[in-house]
Amino acid sequence: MSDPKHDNLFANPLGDVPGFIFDQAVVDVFPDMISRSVPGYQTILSHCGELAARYVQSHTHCYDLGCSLGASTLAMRPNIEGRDATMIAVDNSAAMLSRCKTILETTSSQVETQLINADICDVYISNASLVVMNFTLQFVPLDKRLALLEKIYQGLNPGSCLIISEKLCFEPESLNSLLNDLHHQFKRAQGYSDLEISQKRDSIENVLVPESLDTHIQRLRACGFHSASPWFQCFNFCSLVAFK
Ligand code: GEK
Repeated sequence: MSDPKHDNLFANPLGDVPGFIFDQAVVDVFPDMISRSVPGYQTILSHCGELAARYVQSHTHCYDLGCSLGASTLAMRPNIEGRDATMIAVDNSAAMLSRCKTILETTSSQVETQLINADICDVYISNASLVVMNFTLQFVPLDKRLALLEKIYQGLNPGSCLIISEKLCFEPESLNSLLNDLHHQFKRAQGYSDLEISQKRDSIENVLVPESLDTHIQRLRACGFHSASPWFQCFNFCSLVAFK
């Protein structure tokens, strides 16, 4: 595996900023990009490990939907050794999944791990004791989100748990602006310039479509989940847990 590079994809003026895609250029800088862009990312990952230790049951499946380079899988695997559980990591970017495979192969684990290059909307979910979807639902078209969550609910065993981490939007607009500003301030503190921040924002608009916390919770309840609640929030980034 090559060393993760510094993210400078948006450092120079791009003119017409292209829509964001998870291609090889993004793969090459992804660990740096996500850790300097998502406040609380490492905290969320390490607590996914903790939640896996609590909820993953023997002879069941643990899903990492939108696995990118496998950071959530890597956080969870050490905590479920010896349970005869199978990790199933899914991503629809071939470039991401190929790098993910290399990373996972260089990390020793006894946990059976399957990598699937597919749209998470098309993957069969079964016998799951934990489903983790970290910062991925926000990229799924709005009209496919309910069906995806219903499918996840059907695939979870009773008493099992779903973790969803997302960027949120807020009402009224004044609150939304404040939380966006605080996020941009976080990115500046991580070394991103104003140009990088604004070009990334243009690139991701209409690709990453955030929803409100209320929308997430009401949809989870409509699918049958109970006790759906945020367990972590930093500015406009949140992680929710929901139980079947
Ligand atoms: C982490 N969870 O490091 N089907 C499958 N994969 C998808 C889909 C889809 N419909 N849409 C997007 N993706 C990771 C971080 S990144 C978040 C997740 C971010 C994939 C996409 O290819 C990318 O790898 C991932 O979801 C989103 O904990 O970049 O902000």
